[in-house]
Amino acid sequence: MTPNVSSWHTLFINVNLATMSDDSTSYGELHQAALAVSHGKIVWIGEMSTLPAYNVDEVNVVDGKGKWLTPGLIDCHTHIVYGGNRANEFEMRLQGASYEDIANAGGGIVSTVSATRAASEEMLFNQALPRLKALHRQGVTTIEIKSGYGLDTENEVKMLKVATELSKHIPVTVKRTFLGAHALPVEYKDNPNVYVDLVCNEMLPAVIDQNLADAVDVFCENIGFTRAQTEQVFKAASKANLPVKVHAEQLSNIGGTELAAQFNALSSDHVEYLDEAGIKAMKDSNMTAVLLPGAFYFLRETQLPPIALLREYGVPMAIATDANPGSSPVHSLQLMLNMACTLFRLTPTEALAGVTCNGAKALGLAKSKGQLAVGYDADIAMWDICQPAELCYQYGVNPLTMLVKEGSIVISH
Ligand code: DI6
Ligand code: FE
Repeated sequence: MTPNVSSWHTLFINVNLATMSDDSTSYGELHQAALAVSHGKIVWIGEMSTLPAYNVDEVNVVDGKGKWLTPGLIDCHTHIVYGGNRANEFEMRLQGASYEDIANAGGGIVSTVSATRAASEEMLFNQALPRLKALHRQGVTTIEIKSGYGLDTENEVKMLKVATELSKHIPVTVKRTFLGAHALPVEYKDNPNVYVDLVCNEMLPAVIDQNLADAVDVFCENIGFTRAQTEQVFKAASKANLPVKVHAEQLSNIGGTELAAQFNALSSDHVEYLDEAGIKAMKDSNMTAVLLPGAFYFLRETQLPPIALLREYGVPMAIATDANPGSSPVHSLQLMLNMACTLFRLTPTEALAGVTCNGAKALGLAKSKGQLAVGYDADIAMWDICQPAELCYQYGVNPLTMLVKEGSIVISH
């Protein structure tokens, strides 16, 4: 088909591409290439030698001078909306207390719940904004943000409204996940099932009513919710046609991933303790494994996720920050690229796939984001690097020189 050159809005010339559009064993490299954008979408990709004639007066031409383009990065698992911080618990852990000890003693997630409930929508927004800006400046164009620190209808709604508001201030696509079943609020300490009923019968309907969620997540864990409770939440979500995800197998294996597979979940996240049966279930139901090296690092976890088996079964692996105040107070997806390789021994190709095409899969966006391919959204990062592996190899100097969001240049320096 002859390209409709007259519709081109922006054209990148003299660039190298890591298209991430083959599979996670290849960058999908194209050297000395060009990429054209029209109406927010990628409309043409090819080598410079095959670039059709275009009218220089009508197209905004960006000469990349040999720099690299990748898809805009996708952080598919975060909790960046929260009040307060947990530096005190960090100190306690340095003196020997474990994450679980602190949670069982009434600290942990529920202490962030108190701070989040006490904060106004505006305060939460102002605290989350620099976190989102930090991620964006490093190339993130799509992010998932979970609720889960309100744990009652009013405050879960408040969190999700803040998540929605953030996307209006920073050019980032925000996917919102309702995580009402994140922890048991103190007022339901002795009545977990009553709380789960509340999640399903009051909180979820309120969130749906106001169109505040794109997916539903549960923390299925010994210190979180049981399999049966998780199932109840998944049933309610499925009835409302919302996709589900699960925090599972982070600290133990109680079968959360296998359960999630029965509901065709988008992803199972953390998965350090995942076993082969769980991996098989993921493969059979097309799920993505979301690996969170920041939480592994910050909690000094020693159990590695079953990378070799995930590879063997061909389960797509995504990488995310899990940015949250308790287990991963990190707001750098570039650092996660590095840690995915150093701590989890992913190849740089797998790591980059983890924050592009596979991150998109984990959010149900595989057909529109995470790849440089014709028809995909023009969410594009330009990097001053000589080869894609540099994005994983070095950390601390930000090589991002341009960020394009749905065709508009939103960062350029
Ligand atoms: N797993 C996590 O890593 C975060 N939530 C979860 O279920 C931690 C949240 C926190 O400690 O505040
Ligand atoms: Fe998390």
